[in-house]
Amino acid sequence: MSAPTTNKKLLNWVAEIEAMCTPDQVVWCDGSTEEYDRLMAEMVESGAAIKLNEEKRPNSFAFNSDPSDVARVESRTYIASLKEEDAGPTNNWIDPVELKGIMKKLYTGCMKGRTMYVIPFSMGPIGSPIAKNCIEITDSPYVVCNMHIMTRVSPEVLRLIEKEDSFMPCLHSVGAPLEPGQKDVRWPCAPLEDKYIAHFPEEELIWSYGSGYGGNALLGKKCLALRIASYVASKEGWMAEHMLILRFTNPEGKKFHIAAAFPSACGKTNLAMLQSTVPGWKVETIGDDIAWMKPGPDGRLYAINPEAGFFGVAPGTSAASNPMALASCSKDTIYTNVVVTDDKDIWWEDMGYDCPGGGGIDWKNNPWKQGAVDADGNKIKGAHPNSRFTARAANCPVICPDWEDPAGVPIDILVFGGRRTNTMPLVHEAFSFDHGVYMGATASSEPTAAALDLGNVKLRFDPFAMTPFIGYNGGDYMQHWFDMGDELGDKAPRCFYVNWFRKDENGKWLWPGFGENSRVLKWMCDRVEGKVDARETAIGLMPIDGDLTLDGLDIPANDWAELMKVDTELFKKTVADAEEYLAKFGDKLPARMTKQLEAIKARLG
Ligand code: GTP
Ligand code: SPV
Ligand code: MN
Repeated sequence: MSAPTTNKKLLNWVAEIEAMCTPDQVVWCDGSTEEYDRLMAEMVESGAAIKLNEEKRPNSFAFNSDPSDVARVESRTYIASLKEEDAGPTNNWIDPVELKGIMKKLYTGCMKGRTMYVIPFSMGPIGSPIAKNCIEITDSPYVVCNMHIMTRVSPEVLRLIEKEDSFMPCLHSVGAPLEPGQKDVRWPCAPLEDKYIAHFPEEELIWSYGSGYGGNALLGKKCLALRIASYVASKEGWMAEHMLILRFTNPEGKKFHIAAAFPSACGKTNLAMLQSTVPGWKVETIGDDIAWMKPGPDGRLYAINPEAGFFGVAPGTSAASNPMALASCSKDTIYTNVVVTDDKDIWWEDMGYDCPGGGGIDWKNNPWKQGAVDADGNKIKGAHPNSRFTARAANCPVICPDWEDPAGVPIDILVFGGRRTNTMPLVHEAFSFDHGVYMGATASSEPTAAALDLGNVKLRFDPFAMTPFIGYNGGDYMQHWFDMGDELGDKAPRCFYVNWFRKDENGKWLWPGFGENSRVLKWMCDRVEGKVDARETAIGLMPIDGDLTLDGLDIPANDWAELMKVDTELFKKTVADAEEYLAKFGDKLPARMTKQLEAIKARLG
């Protein structure tokens, strides 16, 4: 196949990778439906993909990964900056020269027996001043099809690369060369100790080896749009954040734009598409995972969603919890690690109904019956807890008409949060932007299935939900937040902290969550408009009884008191833990962070 570009930089890079990886052939991708259909047909033919029931799941396919390759692997993820201190305490660092040496050995001959795909893609609307033109090279047709949905794959990107003579290079291999005559496995990947998800920030370069899953392999997402972009953004004066973006419109038609940072599997996709239970208020989705934000001509902070699809957590997605996500993945979807039923439908835990037919093939590719238990009497899950759907944003019924506006939307409200069964109240507001930065920086959460290797950690501090995604020193990253606040001045968004995940002593949720979270969002909007006062507590500003309406909800008074409680002793413990955590950043910890820490300690007494 002749190359569809004349750009020397790109041609040289592709030739260099081809020479190192020695694939059987090179295919330049064009993002067309024909290309998607052809690759899917090949994967169905080889047994890697299952074509789903066309009536029930139009144009949709299911994949099961290797049981060892089911999520991001943070222990194998590296920031290979020139200086170790530039990676900072939240990252694994290796010297870039050493890492390239190790990885070049792995890459040598790694695409033998496979096709090397060259994918031109844009993060952000093609040609937008905030968008980036990128190339991913991969030997995984599964990755190509996912990139078709998650990003904008198009030959137009090649034209822009020719014009600008620049692109962001991303190299990916599943790390499983095939000897002549060797039959491929369903989900090729390399053993854990050979997996590397490597970032070279100064070169704006990504090298990923050995995993085919999610953020390890779809390099536009966490690797580029967060790790590399956060580094670039700090140099260029903008922000790349792990945030959903939504528009919340009130009955008078006034639009509020909200960006919220929650750690992986802590509710971004759900909030982005929520069905408001507040009469007359409606949510429209702009993005569900990543926000690129830049001050606009009017001095406000404008956000775009650099992605084109949702790589959403499947389990728990139901008509009750997230009907819009369910609708988004009702067609044109790739499902990974869910149950495939006998009549080629799909199912996952907490989908809202029993598995049709009572069972099927589980995520490990074994026959499975709903309710089956293992030797210890524990229920065997049919879908992996980190099973995912890859769905087109355009198929979301509540996608915002302006979601592809290259100028972005002006952000009124920033929200931080995490999964805390105790301590953190339902909502509190920051006294100032600096206090908001403190809230973001000390956000904490209980680990989820979205990363493989967090072990038995009970609570993880996760600044801005970015711990695994800050591409440089986390202390410098916090300072960048303060600097952005200074630049935005009185046009800076208001900051809030939420926790949907409080439980009582019996493990029952105290807050109904999901659509009911709209009540909390409305309170935030009322605060922004100056419609309601707040009561001052040691940790921030909180709703005055009655302002956050509970009409129609059956929440016992005790539960509500618990949700609104600031337990001074528990908070002192959390602040002490935060102080210990922040000490990791050493002299990179901004002085303004220390000031905030001292202030909250004083307020708690
Ligand atoms: P990533 O894609 O990994 O970044 O995750 P995410 O932040 O988009 O999380 P998502 O919205 O997919 O939610 C993850 C899990 O949290 C799902 O099982 C949801 O059902 C659950 N969840 C989301 N919102 C709520 C809520 O308000 N209350 C409760 N109890 N659970 C929620
Ligand atoms: C996350 O883990 O935050 C995700 C899924 O959004 S992945 O793309 O695998 O990073
Ligand atoms: Mn995410």
